[in-house]
Amino acid sequence: MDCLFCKIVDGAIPARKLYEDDQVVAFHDIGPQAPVHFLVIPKKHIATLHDIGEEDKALVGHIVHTAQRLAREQGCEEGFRVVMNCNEQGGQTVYHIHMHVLGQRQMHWPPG
Ligand code: D5M
Repeated sequence: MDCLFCKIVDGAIPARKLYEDDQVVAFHDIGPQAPVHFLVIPKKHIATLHDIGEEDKALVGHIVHTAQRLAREQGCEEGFRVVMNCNEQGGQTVYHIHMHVLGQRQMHWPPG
């Protein structure tokens, strides 16, 4: 399958990994939008948020918990933002679900 993030999971494409276990990988975003900006992805290929099934609920919970734990480790005790973009109108560019974690700067609302 021609998926960029599956290639990162497989090690075919290098990434600056923060964490890895049997279910997820976390790595620094290649184009950081904040002093802390990393992605948490499932090892399982799921193209978009629309494709999450009943069987993926625990996996999605693990992604959120991993994001929270790593955000704290990266010094984001004051706060941080998570973003998951879905499909073209949602601003998704890589079709393998990923949770952005951004921190160490003041966030604003509404987002662009
Ligand atoms: O976000 C996709 C994100 O993926 C975007 O912030 C850049 C990041 N990206 C793309 N390629 C790489 C590699 N090779 N390493 C690390 N980060 C990467 P989206 O929500 O789909 O717009």
